[in-house]
Amino acid sequence: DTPTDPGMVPWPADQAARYTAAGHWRGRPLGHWMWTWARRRGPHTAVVDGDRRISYLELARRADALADHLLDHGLGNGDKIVVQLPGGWKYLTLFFACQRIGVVPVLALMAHRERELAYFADLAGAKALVVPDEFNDFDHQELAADVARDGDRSLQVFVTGPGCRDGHVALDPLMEMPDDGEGLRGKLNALAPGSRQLALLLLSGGTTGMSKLVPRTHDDYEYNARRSAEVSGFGPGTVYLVVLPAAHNFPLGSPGILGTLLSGGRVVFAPSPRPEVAFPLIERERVTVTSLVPSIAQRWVEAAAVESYDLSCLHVVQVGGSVLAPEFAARVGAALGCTLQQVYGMAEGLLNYTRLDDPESVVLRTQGRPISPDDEVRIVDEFRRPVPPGTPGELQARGPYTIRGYYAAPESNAVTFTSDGWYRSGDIVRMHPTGNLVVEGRIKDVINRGGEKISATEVEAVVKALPQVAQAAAIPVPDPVLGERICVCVVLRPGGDLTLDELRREDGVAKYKIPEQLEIFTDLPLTPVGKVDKKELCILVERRRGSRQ
Ligand code: J2J
Repeated sequence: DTPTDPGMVPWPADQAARYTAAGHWRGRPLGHWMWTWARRRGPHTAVVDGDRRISYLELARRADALADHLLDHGLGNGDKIVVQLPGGWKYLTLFFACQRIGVVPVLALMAHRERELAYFADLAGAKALVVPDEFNDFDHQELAADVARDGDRSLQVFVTGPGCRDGHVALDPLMEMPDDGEGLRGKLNALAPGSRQLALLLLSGGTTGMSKLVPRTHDDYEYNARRSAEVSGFGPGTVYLVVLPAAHNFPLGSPGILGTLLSGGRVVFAPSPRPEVAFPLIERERVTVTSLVPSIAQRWVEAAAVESYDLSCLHVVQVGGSVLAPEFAARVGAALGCTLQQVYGMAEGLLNYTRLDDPESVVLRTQGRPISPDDEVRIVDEFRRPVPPGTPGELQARGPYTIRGYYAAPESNAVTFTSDGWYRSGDIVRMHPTGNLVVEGRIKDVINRGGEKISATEVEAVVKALPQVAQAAAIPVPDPVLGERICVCVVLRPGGDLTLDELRREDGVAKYKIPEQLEIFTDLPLTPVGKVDKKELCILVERRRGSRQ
């Protein structure tokens, strides 16, 4: 049962044996766990999506039905599909259908457009795209059709919703309950993937260059969700509200959706993070826990002061994804009447949580500590030497659910992972005397816009393609709501001209990646080795802002 996908970097055999012996890796694929939960919690509600309530048994049976149809459409063990679906019962049905037969979903965001979907499809070698017919007034089916037929790609297109067009495969009918569930179950059990195989590909802004695909295995992802659920106090009484996009690691597996299902609880999908939508849902469904990024937590805290919904059922609010200021952290629990849990995680693996019984000083001022006794964490200086305790440095991690390499990215892996398998997070952290981590900054070339990680290289590539642009560098600038937003610093070609409006006209990329500020320079500051000095650039842009005020 060793991974055979050439795009993956496996854990060394001795580590894998250790993780198995310790009981972290349980040797079963996620599709097996789905049926284990269905046997235990069969008639109980697993998913609430609008008016629709789906039991554990129904979810498992529908997933089996869909898995069988996917096989009929030529998809099977090791095949990749790019999935762009809104969170909901169909999303989960597809997710588990894939897990049953070893099809690997690449979890894209609804915001992604041609460029991103094509990039993911090519990088993963995908055989199909899955989209809704439309969503938020946007025609995703057309988007998928464009991506599917562009270049020398030949991708099948699966479509949810009533608007499926000729040449595409309607997905909804494939999710109907099967007639012979038992027979099907036996058939699919025989086709189950190995637990050390690739289960899903998550997206990451990466640390350098273009965004990356994060290969997660069945064993490591199940452990990730299980340990997260334990430290977050999840159980059969848990009602988890999905507020963030379900494609993200935080709501999907930390502990999120999978942590809730393996605990026997109930997953409730919020169609929008807005308090007007989420608060009534919390009241109606008696939601006990949710996870938010700081910018959404801020909106909720402000709304809680004026709205009169009963949020007393909400016990825990997890906040992570970007920096939560200690002053503001203190307001979250008070305003929402719940326990705050800080989460510092990454799609690449390592997860840190403050514990529910931690003293306030830890909960408000730190981003928590790792979940596994076998998580290895070290903090190093620029020469890769361990720093003295309490000194900031780069966090590096290794462990039973931290990847050893990005998918199909040997060149970047040589930079982002050490030869002995440590992931260089690009985060600057400091060890708190209590053994918890405090996130202090970042040395990786990404912009963290309200928790959404954006590769600077990707933004720059779009801007550099403009004929009037000679050089471009994307940097984060402070934003009162999002924490950071994208500023592009540009050197124009002689006689060239560029406005922010022109820059923003670009379609074909996700909106959240479109620059929000433009600064024109005659030249860009360089480091001694001749690269753009982004640290200096941030200072220059901040100075300009100061002098404009
Ligand atoms: C500061 N920066 C943070 C925090 C992540 C749980 C929670 C978050 C993510 C996530 C996740 C931070 N304070 N509390 O996957 O399962 C920044 C760091 C980190 C990067 C990872 C999960 N929590 N960050 O945010 O893959 O820079 O995962 O390296 O999207 O977000 O981003 P991502």
